[in-house]
Amino acid sequence: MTTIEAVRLRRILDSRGNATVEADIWTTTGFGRSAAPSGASTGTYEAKVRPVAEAIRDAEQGLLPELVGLDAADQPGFDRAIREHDGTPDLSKVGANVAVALSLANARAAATALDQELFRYLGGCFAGETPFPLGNVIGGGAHALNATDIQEFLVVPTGAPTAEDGVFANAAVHRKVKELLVAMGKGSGKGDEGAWAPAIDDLTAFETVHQAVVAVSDEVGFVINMGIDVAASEIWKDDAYRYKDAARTTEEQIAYIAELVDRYDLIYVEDPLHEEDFEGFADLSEEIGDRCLVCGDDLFVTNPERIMRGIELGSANCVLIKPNQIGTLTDTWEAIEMAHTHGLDTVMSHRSGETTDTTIAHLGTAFGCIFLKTGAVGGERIAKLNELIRIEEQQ
Ligand code: 2PG
Ligand code: MG
Repeated sequence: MTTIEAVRLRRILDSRGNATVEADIWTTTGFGRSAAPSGASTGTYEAKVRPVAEAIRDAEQGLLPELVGLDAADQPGFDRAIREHDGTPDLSKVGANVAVALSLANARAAATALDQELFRYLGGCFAGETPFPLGNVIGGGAHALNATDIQEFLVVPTGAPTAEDGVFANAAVHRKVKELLVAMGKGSGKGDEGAWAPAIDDLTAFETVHQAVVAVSDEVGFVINMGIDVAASEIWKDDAYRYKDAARTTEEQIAYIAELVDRYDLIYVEDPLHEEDFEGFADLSEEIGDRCLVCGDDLFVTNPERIMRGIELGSANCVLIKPNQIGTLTDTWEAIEMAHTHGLDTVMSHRSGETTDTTIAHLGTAFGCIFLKTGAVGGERIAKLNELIRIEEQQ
């Protein structure tokens, strides 16, 4: 038994300068710390975040004393205690920000009590391969003003011999993209996740990233692929996908995405349709699912019930996993297991508002996710990428 002796919550800064929750948990011989990230393009069906100060105050008075004395090594029991105290399906009483910080801090405390790295503790001695890093190099949407309509132009070094090589390849593409943008007179600042946020249209962004990927692939000698996160719920208004230069019906959107997949050899497309459109996702998957990962983020919100619906309808072949969308590690694991059992891939993901917490690098490795989506540069992003390099060293 790894008895929890003390639990503390505090308000800390996230990468957007907003308040978020950090949790510390002490056991007899262990200590764990984790912090909640936060989204900008959040899905309607995500677990509910509460304002930080009041959520912490309420937890101090109600939930935290109930956690002291529990066994940190019993993660399902710990997470059940949070859920039972909360009593709502979306964690709106405790707050998903408090819940996820506590849940992940508990796993970390249990791992250190055994003197183990988190990825090994969670994955057993057969902890999976490290995932490939998936990072955005140009972005707009809800993450940057006056930039592209598509939220994220992503790269993934699928040919990289090691995660370390992959991390550096993505950073090199990010650098190359800057060079190309500056040469076009379109040099820019960065969006919330460190991707360049130039005032260019989506097709120019595709061409630029494509050129950068070809150049860096040649330099490093392995394949780097492209992907996108359309974050389509953000542009779905009055029955159409509203781009600056076009409005597309569902059918037109499906045809447009399929055309982009073929033109730019995209191997990953996230949220190409809005969060209610399980059927549209299925139609697109039918068309491109043999050559591209069709990934649901706002569609699934890491929620096993919604993932099951997507499996039944053939909506996607990939699930984005964000622990704070569902609120506890146990639920996160259930979502991943359900996806894998039915032959879907999973991608472990950061949020646009992040801290230097490195937990998702461990989860992505322990749980056999194909990619770790966590940007390409920036302090809160490299914290996870550098942790991935350290994890790989220990495999
Ligand atoms: C997404 C994420 C992370 P946010 O849409 O996939 O890139 O953004 O955290 O704003 O939801
Ligand atoms: Mg997304």
